[in-house]
Amino acid sequence: GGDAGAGGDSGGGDGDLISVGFSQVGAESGWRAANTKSIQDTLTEENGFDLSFSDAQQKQENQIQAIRSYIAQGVDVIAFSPVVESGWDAVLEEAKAADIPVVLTDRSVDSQDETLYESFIGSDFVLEGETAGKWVVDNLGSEPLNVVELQGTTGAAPAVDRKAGFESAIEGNPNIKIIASQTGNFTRTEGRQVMEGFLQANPDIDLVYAHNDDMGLGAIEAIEAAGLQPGVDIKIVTIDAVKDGMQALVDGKINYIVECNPLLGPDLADIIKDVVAGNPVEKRIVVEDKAFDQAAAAEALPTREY
Ligand code: GZL
Repeated sequence: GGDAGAGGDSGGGDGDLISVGFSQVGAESGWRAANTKSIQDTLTEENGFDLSFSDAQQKQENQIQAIRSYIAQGVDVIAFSPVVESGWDAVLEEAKAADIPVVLTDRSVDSQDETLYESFIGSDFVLEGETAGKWVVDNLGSEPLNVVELQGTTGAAPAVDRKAGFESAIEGNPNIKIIASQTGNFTRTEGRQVMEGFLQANPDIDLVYAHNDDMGLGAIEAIEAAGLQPGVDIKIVTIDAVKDGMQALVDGKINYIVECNPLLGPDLADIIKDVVAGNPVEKRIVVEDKAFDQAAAAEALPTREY
């Protein structure tokens, strides 16, 4: 008969599947749905994974609870997208003490101790904000422009960085002024509600800068309800480039979209296999993003994956 099986256990029990505990932010946006699909479609049994997946409804305490349960379960690897940047050191120390490697996807943490995670796979959100701001300067900066900003979730890396990037891109142009800025928590509903408030308080809004398509789509509803034409009376620039946003861009209701690629499943799978095999991994993997005006969106939409 066969021997007891030489060599180390690659984790995940005798089926030599790699057990992964993934804590997802929530299901707040079209981007998140595409990101979840990419992870669940890639970390499958036939690809060598036993995936445990949890949705935190955008609450940090739910993510910390999920990570603690994965530690108790003794998974081989923990991966998550931190809903906000801060407040992770304690639970990441617990994972480290349990000798369970952690991989960050999409959003990062502001922990000073970089040994708390193996790698961070995600877009450059500052660059996304700069790209959006540069388009505004290049296309609308020649005359006074009142901007209202729909921020993402307070304290989330994409919200912090997209705000900083946009501000740095417009700071040299005295015509462009951010006259109001508030969080819409990356959701369509809250984006609409905040935009309704902006419209009541500010009679002369020229442009909406929304940190994601979903809040931009909510702003469109509020602008139309106010009898104004989105994309014409009030211009709109957003980030993500998910299908619904790209359709609004083709329809002329949004003027420019900076992409944020949600298809992180394949990179995550590769990193996890390298970590489990003990191979060196890049600390930071930057996902490339494109940007779309109306013509580019019309071209890309038919074959868009998300
Ligand atoms: C960005 C991601 C953001 C998206 C939003 O990587 O964290 O969260 O831009 C999503 O649509 O809610």
